Amino acid sequence: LDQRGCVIWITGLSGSGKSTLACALSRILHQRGKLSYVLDGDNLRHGLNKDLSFRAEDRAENIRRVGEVAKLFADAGVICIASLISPYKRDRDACRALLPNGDFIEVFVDVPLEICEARDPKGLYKLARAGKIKELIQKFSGFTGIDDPYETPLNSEIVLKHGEPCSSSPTEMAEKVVFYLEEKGYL
Ligand code: GGZ
Repeated sequence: LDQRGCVIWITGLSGSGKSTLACALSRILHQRGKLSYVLDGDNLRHGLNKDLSFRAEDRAENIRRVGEVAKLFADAGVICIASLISPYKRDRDACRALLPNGDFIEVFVDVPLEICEARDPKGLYKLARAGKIKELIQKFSGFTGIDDPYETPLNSEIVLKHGEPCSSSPTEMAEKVVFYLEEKGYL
């Protein structure tokens, strides 16, 4: 495999489009003959991380595990695309520290809460606003953006801002990442 691995760490609110971006990016990389693998927070919570809740310490452990797995993929030469809310700066930075040499590329999907909440694809924001998540499903955890913080990334390699021309569709967003990868010599 003639390929330099790296980790593309996609962070953002629930409903910001992380998974869609990850999928679009993976498809483009495949078309270009590059091996990539998507680690999606929501999916991994059904398997590897099914023992973890949404309390701060469990989110930290969730992100730590995915960061370690992502590093293994990158070591194997794969372009690993991790998409998790990863709301706390400390946890994101710990993952970054696992990959020196610039092989950790943080992508902030900067979509305002109002927009994510209006999309509400799974109805989770509605439940969170009604206090139902804390009450019925997750006793000791809040919902990110509503009653649990999202610490805005300040030093992301790539920021994909909502509503900016040329970054509206998932494919256009993915192309921005592809351009960065080309520039840095991964493609
Ligand atoms: C945030 C939650 C919560 C709470 C369930 N807070 O947009 P989704 O629905 O499909 O994906 C989200 C997913 C978040 O998992 P992560 O592993 O990415 O989170 S973290 O990085 O914070 O560990 C969301 C859903 O799970 N979800 N409860 N309380 N998102």
